[in-house]
Amino acid sequence: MADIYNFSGHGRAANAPAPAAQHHNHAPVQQGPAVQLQTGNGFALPFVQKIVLGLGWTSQTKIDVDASALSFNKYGETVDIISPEHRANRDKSIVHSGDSEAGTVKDGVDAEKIMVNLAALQATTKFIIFTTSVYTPGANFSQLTGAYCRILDATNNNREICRYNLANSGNSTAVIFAKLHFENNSWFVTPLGEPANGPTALALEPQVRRFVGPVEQRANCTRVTVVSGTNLPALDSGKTSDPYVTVSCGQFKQKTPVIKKNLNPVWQNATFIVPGLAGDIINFSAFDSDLLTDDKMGDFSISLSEVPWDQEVTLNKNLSGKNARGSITVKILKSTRSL
Ligand SMILES: [Ca+2]
Ligand SMILES: [Ca+2]
Repeated sequence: MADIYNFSGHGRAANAPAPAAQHHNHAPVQQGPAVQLQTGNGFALPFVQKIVLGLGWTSQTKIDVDASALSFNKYGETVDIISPEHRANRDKSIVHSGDSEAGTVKDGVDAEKIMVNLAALQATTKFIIFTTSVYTPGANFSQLTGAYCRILDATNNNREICRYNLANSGNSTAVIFAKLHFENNSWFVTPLGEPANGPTALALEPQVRRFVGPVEQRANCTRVTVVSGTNLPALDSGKTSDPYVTVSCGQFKQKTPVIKKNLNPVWQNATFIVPGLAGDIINFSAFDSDLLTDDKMGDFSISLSEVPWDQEVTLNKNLSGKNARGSITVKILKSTRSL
């Protein structure tokens, strides 16, 4: 059930090169009267550096409507959510004009705006999705008059790139309006016009996520190297220990070789590939090897969510637990590629 978008016949400068050939679904882009486009078509914005999302509406009783922008990286992970509650991202490349509770007060002037400086966005941002939601409890788009969302080219006299009539959205309380995505050194805009439900951008985030893509998959492979131990406890009667370390994560469990009679062991052959996920925790335990029952020296754990991607880090962790002392040094590489 494709809603019809009203594209005001402008997507690129008259002398702009044709969009990259890899994109087959370009809408006809031309100067002149409005062009009717089906949703699902996208077109390039090759010379557009700044755009503005505009939202306007009127209603008989006061109904608060909000415009929001959600940005995502190439893995589909949320970067920023810009809304009346959170009005700018850190580098101010996406800025909300501020909350309007009453809607349009002057014809042709948007009640809420979100400015996006495409040229200044962090390189990690690959997708931006614009949403509109009715914040007032119990209200929906059917109670609004003349409600619209539009995208303007702020580098070209605020020319209207596309517009969506929110009356099409009936009894829903939110609309996922349009998607911007970056590909082959250009930004593209794709109209969506998908009805959704939720009073805030945060509430809409799970519904928005299915329009983010195509995304790349992280390989989620982690290489763990147990390097050395320092000042480990002496648990054998000869005032020394025979240490080794176990590494476990979910079903994965491995251990280092035992180093005999050494409280400051250095392992040469203790590298493991853990098929870990980004949020996983890797647990380590150090033991003194004995003939009968090994004695535990202590434990520590590392949360992979605190480790950067694709950059090996060296961590020195104190052992904790009953009678624990000393520390273990490990290296961790959380990789987006197979190792
Ligand atoms: Ca508002
Ligand atoms: Ca021992």
